[in-house]
Amino acid sequence: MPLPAQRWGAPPLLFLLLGLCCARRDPGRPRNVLLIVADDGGFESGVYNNTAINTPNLDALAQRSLIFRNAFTSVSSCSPSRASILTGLPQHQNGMYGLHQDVHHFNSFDSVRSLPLLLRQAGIRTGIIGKKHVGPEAVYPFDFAYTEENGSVLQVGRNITRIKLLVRKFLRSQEEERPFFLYVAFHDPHRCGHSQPQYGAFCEKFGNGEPGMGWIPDWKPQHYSPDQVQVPYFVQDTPAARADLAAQYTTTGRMDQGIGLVLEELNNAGFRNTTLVIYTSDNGIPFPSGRTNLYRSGTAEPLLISSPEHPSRWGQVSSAYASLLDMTPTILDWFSVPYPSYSLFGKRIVQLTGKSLLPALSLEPAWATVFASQSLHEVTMHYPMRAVQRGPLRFIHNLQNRTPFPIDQDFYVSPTFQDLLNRTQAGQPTHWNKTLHGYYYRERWELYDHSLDPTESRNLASDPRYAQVLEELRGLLLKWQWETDDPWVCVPDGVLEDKPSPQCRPLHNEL
Ligand SMILES: *[C@@H]1O[C@H](CO)[C@@H](O)[C@H](O)[C@H]1NC(C)=O
Ligand SMILES: *[C@@H]1O[C@H](CO)[C@@H](O)[C@H](O)[C@H]1NC(C)=O
Ligand SMILES: *[C@@H]1O[C@H](CO)[C@@H](O)[C@H](O)[C@H]1NC(C)=O
Ligand SMILES: *[C@@H]1O[C@H](CO)[C@@H](O)[C@H](O)[C@H]1NC(C)=O
Ligand SMILES: *[C@@H]1O[C@H](CO)[C@@H](O)[C@H](O)[C@H]1NC(C)=O
Ligand SMILES: CC(=O)N[C@H]1CO[C@H](CO)[C@@H](O)[C@@H]1O
Repeated sequence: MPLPAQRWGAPPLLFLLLGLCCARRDPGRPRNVLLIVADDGGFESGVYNNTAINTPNLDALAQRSLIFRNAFTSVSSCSPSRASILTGLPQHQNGMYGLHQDVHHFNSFDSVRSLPLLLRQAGIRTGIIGKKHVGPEAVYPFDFAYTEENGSVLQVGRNITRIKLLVRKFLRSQEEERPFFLYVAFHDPHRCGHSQPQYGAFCEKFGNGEPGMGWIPDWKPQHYSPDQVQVPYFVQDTPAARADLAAQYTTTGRMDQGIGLVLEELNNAGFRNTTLVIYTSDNGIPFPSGRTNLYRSGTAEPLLISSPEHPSRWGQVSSAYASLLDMTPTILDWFSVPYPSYSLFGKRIVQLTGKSLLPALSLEPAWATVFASQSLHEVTMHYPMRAVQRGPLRFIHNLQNRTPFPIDQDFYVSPTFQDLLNRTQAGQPTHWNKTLHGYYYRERWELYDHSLDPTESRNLASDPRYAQVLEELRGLLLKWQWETDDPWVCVPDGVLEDKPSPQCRPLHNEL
């Protein structure tokens, strides 16, 4: 069902008549998108001012990108985040409430219109290489797919030689006139201590050429010593955590080299000048207050957007607030594909609450608000939270704060968390910014002012000076929950009744 090529590039004559407006656009060739997503990746890169790690390829991409310093995922969990990237809908609206694999078994609703579905319907070729981790298949179809569903995630997500060859295969089979959307989803730098401990805490030994580790021909492993790493403020500064971070750096370095290979393939195939390249990650790093948390440390993401048509802001840092819910509107905008009018469960018309980020590539915008919504990670980890960040203020509603904050299997066995458990049990200093008790038992409302408290150390929710701003943020958050049909909108003190019109009925449960 590809549409005529004409739709993708206006006839050259038209461009001549329009003069300089589109000089950078190669009118004979369609526009493409390459979306690169790291797995649990953070700010461990030169471009984000980490001077301890060596990431020449990300840094080079940043030289041709707008660099976002205030980009956030809407949910700090793998499948829910990937589903929100690929649908533009928060997890509570697209149905991917938690992880997709095995017993967790979460899926998006059958009638959700995802980005790959809409692009395919518009005649754009779609490809995925690496970690998919979303479903069902009918909602997330790709024309070309090498993922954990039909291969080893270590191969398609961490073996950068294999990834390079798959990208080459995709680009070689690309027709000239047809645009493409290629999604390269690295499995690096995810932990692997819970699944393949033989390769190290972060699979940092996989393919390094040592006995039993196999060999990844294109990878030159970088080694970091624990005293070299920069410990983020939310991680305890101890030998165990430092060693963990050093392993994470080595794995991040493999992904960085993989990104270099992928971009080289794009160049060699002649697509660099027609392709929008986006780099980001799905959720916070797998450390305390990182992944599965809606704190800044759990939701802030690297975001580089490299458009060959917008070189004027290349290498600049933007302070505008961006959300991963903006990915779908941005990519649809780039391809000039409209979002369709449809509803889920016969309710109101689905509206994207994100925005296209393309205007930021020309002029710094005033965007200041992003929303977040988390319900589960593993199926046992129901800990719903909703949050809004407006400028420096972050407001979090912990919907069920009377239960302890849950810990996932992968993070539980990590050296960093074991170190926190051991030290706390033994009554030793933890060198951590929090206590386990405080981490498990949270206030229902949390409000942080980053302009005074960038490490989110002081909860201002009960500070009378912030009472009015708290009410405003609460209202803003509730409005967004209603607009996005959040089933949790009445939790914890009410029940949502749909008839006669959706509203919260009081429970009188003392909350
Ligand atoms: C890195 O630090 C420099 C100097 O402080 C600053 O200008 C720049 O914006 C920072 N980059 C990012 C991505 O935050
Ligand atoms: C994975 O699926 C693709 C079709 O999308 C197919 O071409 C490829 O051979 C499959 N790979 C494996 C290892 O089965
Ligand atoms: C990585 O992929 C390449 C190419 O497919 C293969 O030759 C190599 O053995 C793989 N390395 C590992 C560690 O599996
Ligand atoms: C890409 O575009 C730039 C400027 O428009 C041009 O100088 C360069 O030769 C182009 N490169 C390729 C590979 O087409
Ligand atoms: C934690 O304590 C257990 C039991 O004593 C020990 O086996 C483990 O190595 C310790 N881990 C860390 C990171 O301290
Ligand atoms: C609660 C707490 O101890 N917060 C501290 C966390 O670390 C930063 C910087 O290391 C301090 O500024 C905070 O006060």
